[in-house]
Amino acid sequence: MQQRSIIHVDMDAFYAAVEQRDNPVLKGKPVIVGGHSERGVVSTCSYEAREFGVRSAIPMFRAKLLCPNAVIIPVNMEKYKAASREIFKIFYEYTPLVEPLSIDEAFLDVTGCDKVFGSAQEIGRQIKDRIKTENQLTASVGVSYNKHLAKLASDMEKPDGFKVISEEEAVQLLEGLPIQELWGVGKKTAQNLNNRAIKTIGQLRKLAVQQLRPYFGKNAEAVYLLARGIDNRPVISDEEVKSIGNETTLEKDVWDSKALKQILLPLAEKVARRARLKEIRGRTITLKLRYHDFATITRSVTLAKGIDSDLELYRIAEGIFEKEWNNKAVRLIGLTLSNLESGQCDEQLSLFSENVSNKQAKIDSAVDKIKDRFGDRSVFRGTID
Ligand code: TTP
Ligand code: MG
Repeated sequence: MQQRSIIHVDMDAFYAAVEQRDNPVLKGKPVIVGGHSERGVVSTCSYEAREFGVRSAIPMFRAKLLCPNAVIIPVNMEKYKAASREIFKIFYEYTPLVEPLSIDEAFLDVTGCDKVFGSAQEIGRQIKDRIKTENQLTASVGVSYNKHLAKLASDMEKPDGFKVISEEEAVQLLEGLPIQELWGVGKKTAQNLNNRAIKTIGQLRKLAVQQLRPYFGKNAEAVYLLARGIDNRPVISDEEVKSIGNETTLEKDVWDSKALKQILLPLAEKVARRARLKEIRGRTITLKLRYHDFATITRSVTLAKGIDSDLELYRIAEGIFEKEWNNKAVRLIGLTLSNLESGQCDEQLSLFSENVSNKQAKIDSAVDKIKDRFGDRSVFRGTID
């Protein structure tokens, strides 16, 4: 596979920087943006205010105690959204492969853009410079060969940072970093590992996947690879993220409920597998049925949390089917997962108990591995009772 070129851009003190730009009196001063009331919280603050210990998400009354001279400004979302749109416009001039992570942050995949715009490093520089000259705002930019390292890089020299991590230096650079710098290592897990004298990524690398399992469950492989500078997650553009679906027109009309469910199962497997490949989950499941007379219905269920497991998707689709099928012969069945969310290290599933979820995730992952090696048609589930 071609070496990828990934850029991560994260604006500095975003809301506060927009306020400072629009009111020059605020430049160089501690500025806090957030809820003014006694119960308000800090959204963000300028780097001048950070010197006093002010941070995002702390109560405003504490922020005022830490930095009594700060200028406090209420949140003006419309203004920040407008600034965000301008910045994203610049990204899209270089590539359509832009994955927004938040209002001020995105990944760009610029693999193969070098003939037109220059190397990834040059593109990163251009973007940073253009944000400054066209929007009078500073961004921190990280460039590397995968998402994890690009994000790490953009954070390393914040604010106004620019950092490239090459493949040669990645492993060495990771060695001494605290394990919290790895994607998916939360505070609690870090604490548990720290208690066992595993503090740096280098130390964590000494553990085999099986030893990581108790701490990371089904994400153990991902963490194992991240610690070695490997992260194959693709940059998923907004366009791609809208839905994942599959439909099949039956060779002849079918009106046996068991037979129809038997067709639904591989559909669910296909859709869920595609979601897992993209490392995203979907909250909305839509079943489409076209009857022999071409009358078509689409019915959806939206869950509180996204799913990506074969069986869970199948069960929900089956539930919709049982409720909505009108006992007529069917000529086409479609299944779509939408309302997608990035799912790599998120909390696990909703419908089943944790044990069942983990077991299903293991089966899915085993089946995925076989399909990766031998193709999609190499393994089938028989039936599901
Ligand atoms: P961040 O990128 O996390 O923070 P930042 O841009 O203010 O500062 P920096 O990246 O330089 O560390 O978040 C982007 C914006 O999202 C931030 O300006 C305000 C908003 N935000 C909140 O409203 N509440 C929060 O808890 C956080 C973390 C961010
Ligand atoms: Mg930011």
